[in-house]
Amino acid sequence: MAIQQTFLMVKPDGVERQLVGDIVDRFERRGFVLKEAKLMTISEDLAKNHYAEHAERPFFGELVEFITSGPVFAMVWEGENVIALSRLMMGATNPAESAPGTIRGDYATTVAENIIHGSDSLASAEREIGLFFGK
Ligand code: 3AN
Repeated sequence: MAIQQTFLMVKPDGVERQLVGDIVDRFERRGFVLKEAKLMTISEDLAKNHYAEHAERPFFGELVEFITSGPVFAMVWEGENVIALSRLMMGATNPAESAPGTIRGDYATTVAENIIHGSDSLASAEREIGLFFGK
C-alpha cells in the first residue's frame, strides 16, 4: 500500500467544542503525519464546491449553512492507507451507527453535526486538498 495524503476537517461543532487537540492527537498516535493545517471560515462558494456531490440532496442548504457557521480546522494528513484508516477512525456518517471509540461514536449524536469530515477516495482527497490548500 502506497503512502497517501487525505483531507480532514474538524467542522464548526468540533472547533466550538474544543475537540481539535483530541482529534489531532488521535491521528498522530495512530502514526499519521500532519502536513498542513489551518483554522479558517469557509465561504459559501467554497462550501458549495466542496459538497457539490450533495447539491441535489434535500439537506444541501442546511449542510452549507452549518459548515459556514463558524471556523473549521482544515488539515492534510499523510501515511500508509490514510484515506481508508482515517474514515474508520471517524466512524459512520450517522452517529447512531458509529462505534464507540471512533470520533463520531465518542462525540456526536446527530448526522447534521458530526464533528469531522474526511475524504472518501483518492480522487476526492486530491480534489479537496486542492480546494483548501491550492495544490
Ligand atoms: P461523510 O461526511 O461521512 O463522508 P457524506 O459525504 O455522505 O458523509 O455526507 C456529507 C455530510 O452531509 C455529512 N458529514 C453530514 O454532515 C451531512 N449529511 C449527510 N446526510 C445527512 C442528512 N440526512 N441530514 C443532514 N445532513 C446530512
